[in-house]
Amino acid sequence: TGRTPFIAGNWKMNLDHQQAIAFVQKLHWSLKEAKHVEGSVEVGIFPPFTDLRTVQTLLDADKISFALGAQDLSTKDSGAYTGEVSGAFLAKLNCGYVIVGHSERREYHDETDEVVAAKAQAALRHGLVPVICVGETSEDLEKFGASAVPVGQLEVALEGLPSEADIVVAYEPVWAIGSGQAATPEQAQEVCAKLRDVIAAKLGPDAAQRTRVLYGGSVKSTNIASFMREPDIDGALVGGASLVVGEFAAIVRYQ
Ligand code: G2H
Repeated sequence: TGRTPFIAGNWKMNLDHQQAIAFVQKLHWSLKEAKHVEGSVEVGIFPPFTDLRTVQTLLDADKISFALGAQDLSTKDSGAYTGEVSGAFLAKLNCGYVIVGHSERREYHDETDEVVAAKAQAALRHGLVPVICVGETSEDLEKFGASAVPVGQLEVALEGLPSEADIVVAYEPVWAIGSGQAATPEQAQEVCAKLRDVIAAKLGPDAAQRTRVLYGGSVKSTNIASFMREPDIDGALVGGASLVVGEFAAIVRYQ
């Protein structure tokens, strides 16, 4: 496909400053020992805001080539927005990526499709690649089937973006998140193919060809390979299993 596989670890609200240092060092050594070839798979880690500076320093000092990302950002660039974090600050910490529209933000912080779209635009303004998360709840699945809701969410998120926008899309069925019950590779492939069609319709065929579409939701070392075999799945957004060094390293080395 020409798309570099992307394995992204979303730590969510886990691992404090010291745990983050230990984790990154161990992961680096574990992949080195296993002779993981850098560049064959892009490895991304998405720590809490408070760990970003620490992790950035460590990656620089030890010349570790993991990509760094944040889990959220503000729709605004600066100003009187207490508690918010600007994409400008994330870019200065060498973040390459930022997750937008994770289902936990949509559910617990009432993020609408329009807010998610504004966050994707804010990321792009600062040279960050937004990892745009979409996915249906179990109620959506019953009512509308698997693809209608994520397709609609992505259509709003991509509205008005330029065709050259550098984005990643993550399909995360809400019923599969943290539940231990992943989607089947066939189910996930079907929706990811439809999401690629949305990218083609909104941003054009070149964007659809180059944009990576990830699957997320209870990804583990034992099921990653089956997802990666699917033609429209270019990687995974990993939550729980990204917090255990051996497990995450095994996911990175799925081949
Ligand atoms: C979905 C996923 C990571 P988990 O939220 O984004 O979490 O792998 O724990 O299901």
